[in-house]
Amino acid sequence: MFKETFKYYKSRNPPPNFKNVIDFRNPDFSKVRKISTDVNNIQNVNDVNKLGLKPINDWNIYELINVPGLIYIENPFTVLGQRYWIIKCLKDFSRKPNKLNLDAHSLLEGNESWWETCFRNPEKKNDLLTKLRWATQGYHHNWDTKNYSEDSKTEMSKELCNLTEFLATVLHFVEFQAEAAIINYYRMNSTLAGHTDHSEINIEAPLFSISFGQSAIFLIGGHSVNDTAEAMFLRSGDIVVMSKQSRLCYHGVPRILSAYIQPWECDRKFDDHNFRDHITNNDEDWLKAKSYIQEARINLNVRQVLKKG
Ligand SMILES: O=C(O)CCC(=O)C(=O)O
Repeated sequence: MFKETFKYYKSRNPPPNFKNVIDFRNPDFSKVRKISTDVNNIQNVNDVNKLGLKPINDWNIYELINVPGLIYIENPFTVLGQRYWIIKCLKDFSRKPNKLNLDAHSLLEGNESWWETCFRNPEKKNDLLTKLRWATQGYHHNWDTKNYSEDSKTEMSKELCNLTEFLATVLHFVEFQAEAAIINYYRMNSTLAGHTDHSEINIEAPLFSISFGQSAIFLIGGHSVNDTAEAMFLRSGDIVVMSKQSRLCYHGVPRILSAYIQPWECDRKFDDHNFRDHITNNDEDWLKAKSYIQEARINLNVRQVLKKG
């Protein structure tokens, strides 16, 4: 069933009808339930400012009724928070010692950075920009064996650990530790086939999946490919958390869609004082990043690998 639903939403001719796609901005309460979180018990509640997040009381959090443990947070990022994380995904997370799909193609020399090479070298730019598909950090995901190894591990970004560990605290997942991340870079015609993320030794810990840039149809099925799958829209800033029963469910991305709202451009309702200087100083980076995400989607996929101790 998963494969059929995937094929349906991937099809260009005929194009799919999106009427059954869950849209959390207009929630169908027969399919989703709103969940509340008790901010009084969160000690570092003011960390939202430095993480580029809106105050927690402004977040909308839902759970899928048919897929218990599948949590969705509607874009909790401020405008500058989105810009900060988009630049980070493009400029920092694509840098050594992180591993990239491009490593196998010898397109970059030595420790040359993908981002800087793209913009320093006009001849290589278009080819290189569109060829980046993934980067890994922390425990590097081995795409062939699907295993993690102590021999293939580099530093996790401190900021990314802080962000996901904060999200875990808000959702009352105690002691979550970010130990591996895959950054997926999608072009408008990219897809991600249905799969389960089962390589982590600790499958009790939640998995955080944060999207930026263009929108996507995300499919979530059951523990078997034969189970039915639900489709949902994911837009820039949206976060999906796969926990409990949903942690080992089949999921995939059959389609990237043009974003009709661009939350990296909207009104600045929230005070982003922590980021104002940073983004202004890096205006040039933001202009490059903005042009990149006009035709791309980025997904930050963060996992805990080990059991505590
Ligand atoms: O891009 C997404 O929304 C999902 C990515 C994903 O499933 C993965 O990296 O395992």
